Amino acid sequence: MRYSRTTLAAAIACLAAPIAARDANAGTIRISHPWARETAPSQTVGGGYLSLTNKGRQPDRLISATSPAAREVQIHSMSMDRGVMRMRRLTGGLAIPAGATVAMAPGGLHIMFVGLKAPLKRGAMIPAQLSFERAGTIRIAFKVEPVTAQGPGGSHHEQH
Ligand SMILES: [Cu+2]
Repeated sequence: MRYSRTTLAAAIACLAAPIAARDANAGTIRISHPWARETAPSQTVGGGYLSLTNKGRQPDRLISATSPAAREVQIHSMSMDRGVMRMRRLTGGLAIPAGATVAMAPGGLHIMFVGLKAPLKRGAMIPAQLSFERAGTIRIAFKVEPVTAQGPGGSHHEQH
């Protein structure tokens, strides 16, 4: 082997840095603070959260998502139904009105990783692609936070 393990790890970290260090933009859609909850080894599904801002003059729609970390990635809503929390798959996608920010957070809208290939480990970055009706495809990475997290942890200042 020409490369030592540390060199390779450093190289991978460098490749991952640009995605991890800043929020994503594609055209008029801005994605901030994508994060996911860590999962137990027995869990086959996991939740991901982020905020979507539509800076354009036209409404847009998150129509689908994919990730190499899961068999399928769905867009879900969660609401109380007679005292019971229910999840519902948004098969028609998630509308983002012009000028609006749609926030996904625990207990509400979320990204659902279905058929996890491995547990989501704290500190890991989970790559994913989001597809929008107008803005096209945006590549992001979800940072895995502790299971107790209610929002993205740590500092999200831009790194220069
Ligand atoms: Cu769900």
